Amino acid sequence: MSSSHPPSPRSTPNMTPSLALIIVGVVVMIAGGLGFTLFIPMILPPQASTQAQQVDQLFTFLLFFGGVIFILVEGVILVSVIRFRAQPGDLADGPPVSGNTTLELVWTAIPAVLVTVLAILSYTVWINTRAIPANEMSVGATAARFAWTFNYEVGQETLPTTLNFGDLKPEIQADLTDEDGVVHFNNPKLYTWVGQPVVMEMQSQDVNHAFWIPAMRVKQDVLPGRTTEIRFTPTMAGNYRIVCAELCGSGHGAMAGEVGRDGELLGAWLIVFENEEDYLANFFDPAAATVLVPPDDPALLGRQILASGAYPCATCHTLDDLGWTGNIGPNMNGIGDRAAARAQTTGDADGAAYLEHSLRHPGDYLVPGFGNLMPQFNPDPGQPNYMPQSDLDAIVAYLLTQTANPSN
Ligand code: HEC
Ligand SMILES: [Cu+2]
Repeated sequence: MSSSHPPSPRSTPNMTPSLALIIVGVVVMIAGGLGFTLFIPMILPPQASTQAQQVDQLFTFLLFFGGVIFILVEGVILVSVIRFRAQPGDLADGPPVSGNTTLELVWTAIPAVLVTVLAILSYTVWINTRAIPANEMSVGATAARFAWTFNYEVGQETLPTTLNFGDLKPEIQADLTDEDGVVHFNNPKLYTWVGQPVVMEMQSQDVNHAFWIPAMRVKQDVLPGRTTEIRFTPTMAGNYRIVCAELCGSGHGAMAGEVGRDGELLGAWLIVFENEEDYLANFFDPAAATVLVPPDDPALLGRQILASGAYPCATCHTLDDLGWTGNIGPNMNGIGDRAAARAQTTGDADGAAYLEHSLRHPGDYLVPGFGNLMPQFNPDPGQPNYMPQSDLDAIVAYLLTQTANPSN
């Protein structure tokens, strides 16, 4: 305070609160803190993994202290505004207040202790939720604008019980016995069962995405050019939304699992079965059998490849036969009829050549009314969006069978 100011004419009000006020204040602070920990977690998604339990415990702890401090700060503001407000007509300065060493020590020491405790607790949770458990199951995830694809493998030890190794085609047998020893297959959904630790090995085909399962309380960036990991162990059977948590372009919202009009699960979901038997019977064995015993008919094979979600066509195209509902690209119903007609305007030899051209070089000519938004599916494994020629042939054969036009 500068000495040029005249001494304040206003008398110093009694600033020491009564014991009763302090007791009421402390009770309100603690009750408020507990109230926050009671009600705020109600808006969280289900707590369905061991990681979720630890993260929520830490969050509840933070809520309690955050709540107590919030009520203290707001309470002091409220009391000051009411108790120490100026009387009508009183234009004088308030009383001068100089330092208070005790107060300063207290308000430095309490936060210092709190922050240290919180840092230790947070670090413990960080370490525990990322610990590598025994028997974990590894699932690949590929993020591409605008869909998630989950990558599984089946090896000789994990063959479905309905299949004999000796009955498989020679080329499949060779895949199962070479140095890698597995056959890969994809699915647009992520499957596991209660109590099974999962590690996600994640890659992006284009831009930054982020893999988030709110009910598991895990979130991890997925970055082009490198593999990132995240671990969780589900504790409750159920279906849980998977979300992309990094704005990745115009179809970013389509990378989140949604419930369709008839209650069907659209897009990316985590399906947690009760136990391993249910997982094998309802997902793994049938899915593995379809890749280990592919149909001979190329159109059936093409349908199987597309239905598996190996390629993200469903995000952008509608096709009733496969339950696709995307609308970024043209409707695929009746594409078998249209492909031959389009071939005449684009100079392709026939419908099959037109479809192949549409997949290998989608930018060469655009279907009127649509933008150049379709990814190019490349023949070389080193390129992004790799689509082997055998897959492409099967997909083209299947699309040519889509001649009936049920939707218009
Ligand atoms: C990111 C969105 C997107 C994805 C994913 C996508 N497409 Fe497309 N597709 C489009 C758009 C937009 C067009 C129209 C522009 C053009 O002709 O390139 C199109 C056009 C096509 C055409 C030509 C259609 C016609 O009516 O003549 C075919 C065939 C096609 N897509 C098949 C596929 C298949 C099969 C897949 C999956 C392997 C796929 N698309 C994946 C957006 C997409
Ligand atoms: Cu994304």
